[in-house]
Amino acid sequence: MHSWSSPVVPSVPGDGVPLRLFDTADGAVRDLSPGPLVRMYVCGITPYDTTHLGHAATYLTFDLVYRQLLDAGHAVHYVQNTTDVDDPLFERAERDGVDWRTLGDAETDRFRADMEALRILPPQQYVAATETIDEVIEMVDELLKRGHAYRIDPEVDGYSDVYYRHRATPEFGYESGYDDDEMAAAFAERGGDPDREGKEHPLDALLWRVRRPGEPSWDSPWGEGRPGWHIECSAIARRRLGMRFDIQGGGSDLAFPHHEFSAAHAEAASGERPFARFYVHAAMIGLDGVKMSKSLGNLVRVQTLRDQGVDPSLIRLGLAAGHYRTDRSWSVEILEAARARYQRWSRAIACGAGADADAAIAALRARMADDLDTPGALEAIDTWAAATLEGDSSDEDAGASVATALDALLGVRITAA
Ligand code: 5CA
Ligand code: ZN
Repeated sequence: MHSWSSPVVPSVPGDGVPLRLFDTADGAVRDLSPGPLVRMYVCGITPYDTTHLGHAATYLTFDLVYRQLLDAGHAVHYVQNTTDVDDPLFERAERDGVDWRTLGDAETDRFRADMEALRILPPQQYVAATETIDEVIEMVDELLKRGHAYRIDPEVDGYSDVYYRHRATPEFGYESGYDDDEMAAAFAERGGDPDREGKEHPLDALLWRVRRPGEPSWDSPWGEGRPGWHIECSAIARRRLGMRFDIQGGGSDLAFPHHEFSAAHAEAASGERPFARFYVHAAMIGLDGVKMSKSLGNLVRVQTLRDQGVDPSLIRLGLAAGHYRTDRSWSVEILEAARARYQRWSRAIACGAGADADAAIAALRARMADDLDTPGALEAIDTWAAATLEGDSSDEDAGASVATALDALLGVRITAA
């Protein structure tokens, strides 16, 4: 599937700073210490009702990771999926009386347009689940052959679905760190089927669902059917990035069961571990304190803000005003604070000469490299802008230098006021 077009990322004079990130599996901020090529997989959208500000915040987080890595001299191999075969998508298509493929394509197009408007760096490989059915089949086959998966007895209800034995790897649970009770609750809440009759254990995860009447399906050794959710990302990432790739990313709602099982499937199938070196999760964006979600419908869409003439740089600044690991709500006040900040920066940049740009850029880099401390990064530029607006003109080219750094490192393009 085609990706979206990339914004130009200018290079910033001076040296980038090695990135430190919080790894969910470790529960700590660590040096990423990657090789020259960083391999990153980020879980993409299920294409209906996109793009809300929660999605935007998650993809902004990994865009910022990408930008700091480029600045530190790395190349990045970035893969993202779309979950274009899944129950919620079918349900929405049925509700609206449209074909699920038409809905998925239209929503993926909207998402691409929003990502471009937000100047989010695109993955080089943007992969739809429907494009990778053969890869999933191959991996389910491996899991069955290794004894890590089983089929439901057809006597139960006639559907001999394939399930993954959740304890197939002894390390299961290492990614989220959840205990049994937390796993049970999250599994039930986030797409699992603990009550499916015929499973060996409620936490066993669906790998291949045999076709039910009216459902889309593909041929397989286990009859017509379709993939489960976790195996999709597991297969797509493993095939393109190999094991022990650098960053598995997504929103914090994916820490369990999705990322736990994606990792476990690949580790069980390959006999190698870990799946990813870092599991990185963006916190949830809410509206009035409630998580923004397609199923609740409490959405602020990027498209709506764009239609209102809101500059996408303000969306970036508004989201970046909070730390990516802090759950936070979107509000009109946040948007207005972003606008005021943008205008101050813009007036300062228009001065041309200003306060020492090298010091401001060094502070910006240091804050961003420290687990994407965007509030600290924005403050560093606020300090520079305040000094400049108070008349410090000791650095002749300060305005242009700071503008370039903001474009490259924060993806925010400031036009001089
Ligand atoms: N297709 C799956 C991942 S394989 C999925 O979760 N799709 S999604 O459309 O529901 O979400 C897309 C991405 O946005 C995921 O990384 C998810 O964790 C993230 N996300 C969803 N809601 C929010 C929110 N309110 N705040 C922040 N991120 C969110
Ligand atoms: Zn995923």
